[in-house]
Amino acid sequence: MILIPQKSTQCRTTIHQYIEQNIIGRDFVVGDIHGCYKLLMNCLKRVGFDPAKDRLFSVGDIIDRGPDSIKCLRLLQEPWFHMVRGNHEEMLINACGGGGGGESYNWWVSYGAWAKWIDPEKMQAWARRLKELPIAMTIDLNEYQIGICHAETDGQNWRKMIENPRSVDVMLWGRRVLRGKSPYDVEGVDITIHGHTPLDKPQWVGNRYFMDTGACETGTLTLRKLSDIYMEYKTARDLFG
Ligand SMILES: [Mn+2]
Repeated sequence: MILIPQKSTQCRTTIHQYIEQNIIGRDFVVGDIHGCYKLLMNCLKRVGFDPAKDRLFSVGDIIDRGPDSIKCLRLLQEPWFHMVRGNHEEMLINACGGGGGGESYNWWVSYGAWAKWIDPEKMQAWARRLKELPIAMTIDLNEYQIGICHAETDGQNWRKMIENPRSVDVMLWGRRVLRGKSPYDVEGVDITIHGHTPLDKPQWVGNRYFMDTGACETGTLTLRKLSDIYMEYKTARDLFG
């Protein structure tokens, strides 16, 4: 087991959040939801999700593209729902005055049509809430730890990355790893989990698991138990080294 300091790293934003072990229930992770609230509810029903005991982790990008962005934002009010910030949340924050720059206008035009119907003050409140989200989280599963950030990891060491504000853009937007630019294992955590780049099916790159299956376009939203993903990795490693 690898231990990670149990404190958040404060920079221009909270980069990292440490999540304690869930001793009463199960932990699930879901790929990019992108407004596909009904798909998510179907997935949760299928696994018999128990909101009193189980937890759901999102790899980010809960809004835009699909029909129910607001319903997805309301998930943030649920104590069982935890997420890292995706690049779509980042765009909303910037578009609602939290950042500025060229991409703000781009978001309203390209993705944010749904938000034009929402009271601007309400949108500001959502932007503030989204700004509180960490860029990365490390979840303790007792014998092992799992790192989650939206797009991909930056560099070869999870612990160095979550201390480094210059890694934030890669964690939110990067697409190098799936192009085969870094086929190694990331150190400092047992496995990592990401979304961001739509795939036909989830894919491993070293000890990194990519699970965005383009829910809105394909109708397939991937939801899995964290321990199942880890066991899949460990079994393959034990067999093939
Ligand atoms: Mn994304």
